[in-house]
Amino acid sequence: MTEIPSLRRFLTVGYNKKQIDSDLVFLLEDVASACRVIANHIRNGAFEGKLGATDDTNVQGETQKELDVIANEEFVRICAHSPRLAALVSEEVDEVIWSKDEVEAGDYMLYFDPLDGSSNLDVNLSVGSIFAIMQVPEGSAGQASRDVLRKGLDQVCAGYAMYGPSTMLVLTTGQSVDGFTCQHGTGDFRLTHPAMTIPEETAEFAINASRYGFWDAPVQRYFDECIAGKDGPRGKAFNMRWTASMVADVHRILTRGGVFLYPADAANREAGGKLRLMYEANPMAMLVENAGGAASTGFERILDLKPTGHHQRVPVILGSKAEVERLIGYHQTAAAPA
Ligand code: AHM
Ligand code: MG
Repeated sequence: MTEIPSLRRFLTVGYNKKQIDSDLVFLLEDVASACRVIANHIRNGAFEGKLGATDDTNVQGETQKELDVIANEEFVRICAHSPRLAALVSEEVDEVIWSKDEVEAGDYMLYFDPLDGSSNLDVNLSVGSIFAIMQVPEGSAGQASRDVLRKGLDQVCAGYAMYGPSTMLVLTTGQSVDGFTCQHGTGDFRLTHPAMTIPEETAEFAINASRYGFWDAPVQRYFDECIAGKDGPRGKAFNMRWTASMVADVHRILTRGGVFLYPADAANREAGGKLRLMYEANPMAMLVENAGGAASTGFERILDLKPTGHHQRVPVILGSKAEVERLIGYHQTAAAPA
């Protein structure tokens, strides 16, 4: 019987045809450990009375769930001492956490949303953790080495853990996108979904349709054409899915295709959109692009955006290439002078 490689074996013996720096392997193993521990907290949350909300709000002004706080603490506890980790940027923490006094070129910076989709916790639906890793660039010194506001194109790794019927870790270190399932009993993450790819065409979309009245014309047009079905301008029936958990929606798209939209709209435009650039949109954009898909704000490639703040929000459209390109076309048409 062929052995299913473990995460460590995959990272160290070049399954993805790339030699990975050993300090990055240590960091990824720490991230995997944090996700394994978070999965256990979620599984036992009901016994430990941890599924509810706290009295606190995070920097985003959102009420924190107890498990949001716990997941953040576990990420920091387990990853902060990784050999070359210099900085942690968390959705749940206002300021950047610096874990090294002297920051050096080549050190890693970890951006993460410790528990995404936590509104799904009390109804026992899928939630996840999302992360991205960048490196302090060569030649940067002093304050410049502490610049966490880097483009998504600088990410050396991106991934997520999904806490669903099984716990999975999906990651890319720049080439393939590979999925690992946490084996019950051993706790090992093992390569069950190698080289995940997104088909270029799809007939499935994901959007929170209750916001229809807030959307801009290009998004309304896209939605209207999809739900018009076979007799509409698209000439085919579309299916719709929305889990309110970005990890679960993106995981479905990486598995069978589709397009995901959380656009800027009349109700969230002032904030920049809903989803955060550095630890939600960027890592998902890298995964989706490396799987053959595309990721855009409707006007710009997400990975090209120069961040202005580490909790910045952006509009997000990602998934099967043909649909993302169609949506970009609709935005450009609507923006063109009459
Ligand atoms: P969170 O980081 O506060 O959990 O918010 C992000 C989540 C995404 O997982 C999901 O796509 C979106 O918010 C759902 O938003 P809505 O409740 O508007 O459908
Ligand atoms: Mg989130």
